[in-house]
Amino acid sequence: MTATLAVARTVAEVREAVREARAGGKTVALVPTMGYLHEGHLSLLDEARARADVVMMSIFVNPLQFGPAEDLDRYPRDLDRDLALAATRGTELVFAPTAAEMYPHGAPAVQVVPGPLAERLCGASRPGHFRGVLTVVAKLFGIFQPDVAVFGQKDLQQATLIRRMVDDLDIPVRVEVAPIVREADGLAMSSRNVYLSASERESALALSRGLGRARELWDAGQADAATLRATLWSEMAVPGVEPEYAEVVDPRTLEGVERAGPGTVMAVAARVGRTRLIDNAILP
Ligand code: PAJ
Repeated sequence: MTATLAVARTVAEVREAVREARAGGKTVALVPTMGYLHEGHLSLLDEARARADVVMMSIFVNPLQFGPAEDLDRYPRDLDRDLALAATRGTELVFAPTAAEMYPHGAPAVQVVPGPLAERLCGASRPGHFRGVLTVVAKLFGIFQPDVAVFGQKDLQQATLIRRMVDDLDIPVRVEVAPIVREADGLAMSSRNVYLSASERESALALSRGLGRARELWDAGQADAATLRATLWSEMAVPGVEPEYAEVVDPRTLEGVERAGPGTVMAVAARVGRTRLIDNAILP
């Protein structure tokens, strides 16, 4: 990849770059992120590369999706490092706007209402979170008008809601969802993992371990959702871990099921110290 990375700070610069790509007959993929990039984010760039001619990434810590008691102020940021990492995957453009560029009039008066899908799982403890996510993603779709946008299964409820928004509002973007990238010991990669102390890092393995154990039960023929759920809970019942939910749900409705089947989602969330972690697995 010989392309050099362009950095756009304004909506106008993005529109110009997209116009140029289109004029050259090229398709455009967008990978939205909040930065502090890790291999999970970079895998989305690779996925985007496989699906479009030009790959663009946004890096914006979206204030709209953080609750008042959440970690907006301490969310990790390092744009120089992010730009260097994005360049290693041949990214053509990174859009890194200020909050004033994205929200010149403050929080937008018109926002995307996510509906009941946003009330389950993470939505139960993060009121307004998915409204903030969908509103910024709708804006990014409007700014880039990409052919394809790539998201991670790591945030499965988010990806489900974005698919639903695109479908319900007839937004002409193809949404792709890429698999979860994990550390060697199984911990799902997350920008928030830097918050973890060494002992918290150890406790955090309870989430992926629970999913692994439940998956083994499923592989051995166990389809009773209550049994799978009990396994997820019991693996998270360790010192230093405060489970928030462990659910076995239908991938489209995110509602609990009684019997698991292929495509059923097992999803967990827990607090480890001050850090909130999520993970999930889709049954094959
Ligand atoms: P962020 O948490 O930075 O994640 C950006 C994208 O990377 C999301 O689609 C997320 O699912 C994906 N991702 C994160 N960890 C991953 C992993 N371990 N493996 C694979 N993909 C992973 O999600 C957001 O930002 C924001 O809510 C955003 C969509 C950008 C809207 O502000």
